[in-house]
Amino acid sequence: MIVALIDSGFGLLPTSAWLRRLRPDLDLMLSMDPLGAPWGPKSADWVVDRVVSTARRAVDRGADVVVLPCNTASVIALDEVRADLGDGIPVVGTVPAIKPAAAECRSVAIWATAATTASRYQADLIERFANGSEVVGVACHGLADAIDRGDRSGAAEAIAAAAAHTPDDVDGIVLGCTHYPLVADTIAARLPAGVRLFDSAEAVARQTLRRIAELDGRGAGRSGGSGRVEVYLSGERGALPAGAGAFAAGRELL
Ligand code: DGN
Repeated sequence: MIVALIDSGFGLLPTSAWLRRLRPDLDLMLSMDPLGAPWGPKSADWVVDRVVSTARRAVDRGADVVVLPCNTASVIALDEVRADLGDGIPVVGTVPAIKPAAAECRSVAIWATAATTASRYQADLIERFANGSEVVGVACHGLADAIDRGDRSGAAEAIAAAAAHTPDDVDGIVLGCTHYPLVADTIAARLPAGVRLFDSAEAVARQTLRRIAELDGRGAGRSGGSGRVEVYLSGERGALPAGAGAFAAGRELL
């Protein structure tokens, strides 16, 4: 069973790590886009084109399931990817973890890219799941990009700016961009003690396993796998930016 994970960059790692932990036999195809990243500030048309064509290439290379471990791509392009790939290929998207956060906290801030923060999709999720809690969106400009470039001081600055725009009374922060769990320690250090962080990586991995179980039940897709990990990078030489990997290094992600 080959699972393709598509993101602009390292945001796909936390979900990939959960999949490895839960099903080490799955073959993973990781697709990152150093040439086009960051996706957050791009136009919706550009993101749709980029994500649909990347998903199509992954299926042409043999992927049985496509995962978008990226809130920006999911908010903007999930329907289009599903329509393009048709019913035979399950497509799993990412949703900011507003529901669990609002169930357990009284005041919640969703940290995400500008695109996710401005989206109708996030506004609808807040409306559906706020559950009487105060929920606000905070756009974290430049944070995903700084993480992909391995730029520690840029990441610290973006986190400080987001913390300054976050209401003082929050007791929960939703990491609504899949890159942010990679700097969860730095984020936690900027916030008052006791503020809880929520992300979607485990839930997306578990949803992917449910879709794989459905494929298995229908005898569709390849069964089993050998735990192989392939990485595809955009760009002529498929290079990651210098310094990339700094936030992933030393963690047992894959
Ligand atoms: N990991 C992406 C997300 O969850 O929104 C970040 C996209 C980007 O490139 N900014």
